[in-house]
Amino acid sequence: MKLAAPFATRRGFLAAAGSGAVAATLTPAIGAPIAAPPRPRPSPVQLAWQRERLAMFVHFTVNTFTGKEWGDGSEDPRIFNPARLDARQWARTARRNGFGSMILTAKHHDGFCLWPTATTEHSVASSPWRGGKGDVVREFVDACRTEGLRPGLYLSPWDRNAPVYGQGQAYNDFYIAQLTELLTGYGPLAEIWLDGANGEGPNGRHQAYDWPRIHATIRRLQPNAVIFSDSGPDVRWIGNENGEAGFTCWSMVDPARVPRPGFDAPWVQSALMQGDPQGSVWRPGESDVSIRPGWFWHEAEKDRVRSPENLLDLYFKSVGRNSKLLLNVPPTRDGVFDEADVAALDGFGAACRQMLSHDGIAGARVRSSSGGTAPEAVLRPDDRFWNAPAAARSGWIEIELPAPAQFDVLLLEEAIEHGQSIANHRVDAWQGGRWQTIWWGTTIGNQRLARIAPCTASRVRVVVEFAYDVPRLRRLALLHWPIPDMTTN
Ligand code: FUL
Repeated sequence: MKLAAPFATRRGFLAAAGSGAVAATLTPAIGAPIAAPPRPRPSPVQLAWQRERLAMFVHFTVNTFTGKEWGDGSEDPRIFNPARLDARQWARTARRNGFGSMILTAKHHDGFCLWPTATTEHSVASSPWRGGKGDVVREFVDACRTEGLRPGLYLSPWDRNAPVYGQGQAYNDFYIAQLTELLTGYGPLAEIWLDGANGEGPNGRHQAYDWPRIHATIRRLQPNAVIFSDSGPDVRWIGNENGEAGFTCWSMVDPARVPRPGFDAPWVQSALMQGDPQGSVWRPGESDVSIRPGWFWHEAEKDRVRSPENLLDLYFKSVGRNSKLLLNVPPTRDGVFDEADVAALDGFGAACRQMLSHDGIAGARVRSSSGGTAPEAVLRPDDRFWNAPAAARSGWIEIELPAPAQFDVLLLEEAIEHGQSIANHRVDAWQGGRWQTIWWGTTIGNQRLARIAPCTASRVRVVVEFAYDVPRLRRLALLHWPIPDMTTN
């Protein structure tokens, strides 16, 4: 069949098919698998973790003073001497820009411990900082709590200093002893970040990490902390260090595809970036990335700090794709965040607040496909949500505004406390007497942010063509991109 313009593309045809004054008609997807509920859902701890949206990473150790990214374990502890370490400045910067938690490298691969551990002399206790009486972990957790942030810790299993590394049980005991000090000495922790790197130790030997024992120790001593690694068990790595989730990003995974931290296979990156709509476990993705090229502060990178625009773009590619952004901000040799990083974060924080403070839907009337709950819930930024009837696997909501609104950003949220089920969606605006599709997306999850061409309309609808379970929409907002003249999307 030859299609006349403006329907000459498949997309134009589909949009036209949904046009007309009546709302979208929906037919069930042909042959689409409909797994029997219940589908995986987040635990309360995982839900709180993801709703927080932003966490800050703090990479700090002897590398800050040597200029290296990976220390080799031979560093002299006496080089660690930050002149004016101020963890409160880190925490204040994070808090005022919308971050909910902060994760410190208590030990990186070089093995230097930022707390006065009893397990090794390779720690702050052997440094001149605070006369050898200092404890960066203590100052960090105290600062977090004072500012209302939840502290988390990174304890690298790979240790290039410990003589017992590579000696099987001996190193596993050593690691568990370090972990136990951190888990018992510093109050409640939000997240334990387990890096998968597994290189050679000082004797050129490899170590087989005892993951079951590590996980069991964390569960026993900090039952409310989420455990991060490539493969979870609570939250997964997003598969790259660019801070970028897949355009389609499910919070569920098939654990067999990435069975352990550090597992490497051709499919790992895409499996982690995208997750799996039929995955058997809830394991949302964390997108880690640094505000500078390196994870640690380097003099040479002082002019290479990400701009507020770039950070906002990262936010769209992580938080706006059903992930969480873990943004690294490395303290300088003085032990404070660099002015350039603080300025970028303040610009980003202001832009985010501005974008999210106007939802563009005040006074809207809402209707929905038949049955289900009251669709007005999507207008309110709270936990209420609209759901289609129990047997439905598709549905739509439509809002009608008292006057045309202008917007160029869409925000959508699923009620993920009941699982993530929406497989695809589109957004239409009533323009020129018919529905025009202004956005096509796949899954939504905790949040979907989409930057679209500027649009003016008083009627907008969200159509879910297929969901693996009842479609449940928690929120819709029509927003403005807050920074002019940005080209990336
Ligand atoms: C990686 C490490 O090797 C990097 O140094 C950094 O800590 C990053 C967050 O994780 O695996």
